[in-house]
Amino acid sequence: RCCVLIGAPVEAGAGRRGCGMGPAAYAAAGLGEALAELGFAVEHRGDVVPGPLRTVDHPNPAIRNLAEVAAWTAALDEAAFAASRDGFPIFLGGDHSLSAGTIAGMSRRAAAEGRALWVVWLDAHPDLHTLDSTESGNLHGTPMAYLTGRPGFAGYMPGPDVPLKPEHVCMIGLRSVDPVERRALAAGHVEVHDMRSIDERGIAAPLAAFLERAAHAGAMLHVSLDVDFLDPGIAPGVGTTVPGGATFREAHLAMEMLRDSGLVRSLDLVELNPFLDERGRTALLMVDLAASLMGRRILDRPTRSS
Ligand code: DIR
Ligand code: MN
Ligand code: MN
Ligand code: MN
Repeated sequence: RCCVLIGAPVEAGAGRRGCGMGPAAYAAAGLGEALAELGFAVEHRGDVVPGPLRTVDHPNPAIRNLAEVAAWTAALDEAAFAASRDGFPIFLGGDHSLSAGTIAGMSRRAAAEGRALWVVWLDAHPDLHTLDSTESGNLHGTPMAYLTGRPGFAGYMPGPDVPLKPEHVCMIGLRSVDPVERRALAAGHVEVHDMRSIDERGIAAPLAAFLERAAHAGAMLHVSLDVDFLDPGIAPGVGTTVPGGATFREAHLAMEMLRDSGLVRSLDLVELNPFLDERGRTALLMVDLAASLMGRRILDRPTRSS
């Protein structure tokens, strides 16, 4: 039982600076200690280093930092593929563009084991923009389009070698969806549980149904947790707060159910911006959620007041 901690201090994909401080904030918030308490051997692999930049010009003038994001994507794809051979990788972001690399690498790992990678995407946003459709130009809005093989990435980005099947992706918590993304979701086969659906049905029933489908298919599962999945009232340390997010209990329940499924092999912690956080409370909450995913039960949780 080895956990491999991999720093991915990417902020080239975000609209504001600060996500690069994420890995240090997770260390300060005690992620390594929490995992050790759960009985894991913890390997600190340090920060991934992106390769040299290949300057690429794209006809969409809004795009920012494409060469940087492409370099990070290639390096993280390799890092994920390698680390997943040695243990359970936890990728410490960094903005959400990093998932283009980590999930592509995990998808290659799944294929190498004769399986398919399924993904639970916990986010206020679907991040389904293509390079052509993004208007903000912030590439953290694009990884899910890249990973599911939507057109227009070839020649600009390194992969993905093994695209995800949209029906293997479950998005939970959506509440900020651009028109182009809405059309892509309507036309595609991604499973979507937006906040309206969580309000009406709760988080347990839809997640349980997805996990049952994944278990039946013999899936390998990856969890991508964007800070803005959570309500800004409990998680202010993120550049893109959207009101009406998941509660503390909903988030922990999701993590505990994911753990109980026994299917999860890797985790992204993304979009934490320590520069915007309040005395580390968002970093601490993300560490608590990661601990729930890795097996901490309610009755084991250390008492802490905020
Ligand atoms: C918006 C916001 N859809 C954009 N996206 C994200 O800029 O494309 N915010 N991912 O976190
Ligand atoms: Mn996101
Ligand atoms: Mn988001
Ligand atoms: Mn490749």
